[in-house]
Amino acid sequence: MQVPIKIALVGNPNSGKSSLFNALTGLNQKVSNFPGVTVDKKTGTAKISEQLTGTIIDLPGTYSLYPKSADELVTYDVLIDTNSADAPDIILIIADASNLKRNLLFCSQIIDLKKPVIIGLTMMDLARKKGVEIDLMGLERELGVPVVAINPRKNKGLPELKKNIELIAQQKFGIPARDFIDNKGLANEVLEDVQKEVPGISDYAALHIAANSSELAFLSHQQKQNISTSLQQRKFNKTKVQADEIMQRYARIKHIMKVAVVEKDPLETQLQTEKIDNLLLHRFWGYFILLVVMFLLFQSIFLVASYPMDLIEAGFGAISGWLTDILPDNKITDILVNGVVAGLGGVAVFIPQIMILFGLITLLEDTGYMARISFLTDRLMRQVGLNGKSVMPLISGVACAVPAIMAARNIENRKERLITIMVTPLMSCSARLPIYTIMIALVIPDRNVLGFLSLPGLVMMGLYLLGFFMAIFIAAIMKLIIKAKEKSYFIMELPVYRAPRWKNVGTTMIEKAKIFVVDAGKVILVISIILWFLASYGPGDRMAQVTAKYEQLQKQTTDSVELADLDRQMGSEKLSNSYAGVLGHAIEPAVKPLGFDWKIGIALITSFAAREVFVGTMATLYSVGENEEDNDATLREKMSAARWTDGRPVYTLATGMSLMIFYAFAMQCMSTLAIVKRETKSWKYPIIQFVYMTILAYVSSLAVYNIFS
Ligand SMILES: Nc1nc2c(ncn2[C@@H]2O[C@H](COP(=O)(O)OP(=O)(O)OP(=O)(O)O)[C@@H](O)[C@H]2O)c(=O)[nH]1
Ligand SMILES: [Mg+2]
Repeated sequence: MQVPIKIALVGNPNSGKSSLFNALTGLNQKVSNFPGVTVDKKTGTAKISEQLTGTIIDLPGTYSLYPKSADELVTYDVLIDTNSADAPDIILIIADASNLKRNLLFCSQIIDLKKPVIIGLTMMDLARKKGVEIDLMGLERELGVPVVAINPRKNKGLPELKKNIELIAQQKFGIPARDFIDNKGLANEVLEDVQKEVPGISDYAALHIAANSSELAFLSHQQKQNISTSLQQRKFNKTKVQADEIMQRYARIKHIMKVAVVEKDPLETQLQTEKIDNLLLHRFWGYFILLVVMFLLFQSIFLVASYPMDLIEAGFGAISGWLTDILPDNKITDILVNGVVAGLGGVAVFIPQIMILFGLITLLEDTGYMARISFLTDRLMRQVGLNGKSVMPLISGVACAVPAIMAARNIENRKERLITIMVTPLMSCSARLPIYTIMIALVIPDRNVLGFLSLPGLVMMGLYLLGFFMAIFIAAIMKLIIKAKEKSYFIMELPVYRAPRWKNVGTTMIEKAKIFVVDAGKVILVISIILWFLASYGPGDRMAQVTAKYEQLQKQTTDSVELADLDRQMGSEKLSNSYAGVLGHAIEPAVKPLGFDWKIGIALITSFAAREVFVGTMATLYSVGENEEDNDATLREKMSAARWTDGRPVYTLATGMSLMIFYAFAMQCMSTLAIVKRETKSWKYPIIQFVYMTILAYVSSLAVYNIFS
């Protein structure tokens, strides 16, 4: 068997690279109608022919070979670093035929790297609608590399593409025959010097190494020094050379557009997208519609999800009741029912909400509306130190902060990117949903306001808005603190509106639900077993003493009501004396000012690593101290029956609100801290983030508790 050939997919953002990657490899890389979806490289395998397999590398989109943002840099490294493990044998450029002129700039730069190149032209369907006819043969002749029309969305043109890859692999086709422009002429002597240092590279690659030598990690110290000396000697002017290069490229592209492309009068056909944008980007209606869309998004998370949630909850209640009936009455059954099933049930309930949330966000992106939201909100965002491009991370943060923080890579300005990363975790992510939902059910009356708005739905929306406004507020403060080096600007291409691919929406929903259940499930499984143990055993003979005390009391009465009452008291006193109880009581003083009892205190600790553990912890703690008839009562019912020792209910409006606010602001997610460390390449920012969010959470909860009680 042959070694697979390495094929890198590059091209402008939103041109269809990931779509092609998926079509070739059968994988499920994220595809969306939004420029800058892919922010990291991803590798897969494809069968090119009977004999040939390819390793396909999907890369972030780039407008030119001069990287302006962190995601573009990922691609730049793969293309320029000759020693990179990902250095491709073939570069497959994906170019958007409906925006050919702009796409050709990047194509022309790649051609000049003088590696085997194929151009895949996507969006031919859109080009045709725009009245653009492209002469593929002519284009091929002008560029000197094979050009293949493909539509990865519909799996068209793939056999021909593979044929071309095969030809290159058999070396029937070489590298581009001639330079697109006269690169040598741009900086003759410098390029020769660089080529002496780094042999075997094209003139244009040498130009890039000259321009960026100080930042390229693959150059040795000696190489850098020699190049830098040469640059000084020859008075290399980077800015001027680059400007000359771009001018020359566009001059040739203009010529190519003339010979190979026929454009009808663009005024003749106003595209559907423009018509829709007249409304959706309207100065008044645009913002109005944006608000309505956001409102519907949050109402549906709450309203639509409530039906399947009730079903799941009833299902888990039935399962634990049934298990208790059929299994022998022993410790193992107890762990299984009160530890594992209770914990899993606590999480499974939230699957519908998480699926709806991810489904709706995918719809926003896939139709092209997400990019409009960026456009509409850019002015507002800029005032608080963010950018229109911060909107995508912020909105995705509603689902999960981890991918959202990575999405900030396509923000060019360093300060704006940093602030976006710092405030994104304030957006209420899906792991907070379980806590909000259960607290709202406990303390907010289920009635309608103004006849048609559900009060729980409104509170839920309020919490999301609170997260958003806090993010904006903190951003504004950070804007004053963090120093900026570069100027801020906003360039975003608005993609055409497209029908969403329902299959994509469906797979995203299932995928995210799976991840949530599996990831949360694993942690919850372990934590519930540990917790069950901590809650069932106690230090010394304290547990035995409690049992003895109640056995004594129970002998003194025959009244069945009184007996049952004693039973319940014994359960809760045992729990109080268990290891968990002792630990909880130790931290109670710290959380009592916020209105939390020791059980919530324990849940705060266990959910420190990940918020979704809160509900599982509650489920275990509340199941353990209960007597058996209560096994099929839901967690919500058990929690609403919870009392302080003096008989006051634990879950009052004040405690509920305080708890929700705490979880809204606290940084309780290891994964997020880890990703912030990776994206900012320092521990400084995750530490600052952790500290400011924890203080914010504590102080706000304290205030809210005192206001409401
Ligand atoms: N009409 C049409 N749409 C296409 C075609 N190819 C891809 N698309 C759509 O174009 C959008 C962008 O596709 P992606 O594969 O995410 O693009 P990408 O190049 O990976 O984008 P980034 O990762 O942001 O750089 C999606 O909505 C695709 O369904 C095509 O040939 N015709
Ligand atoms: Mg992509």
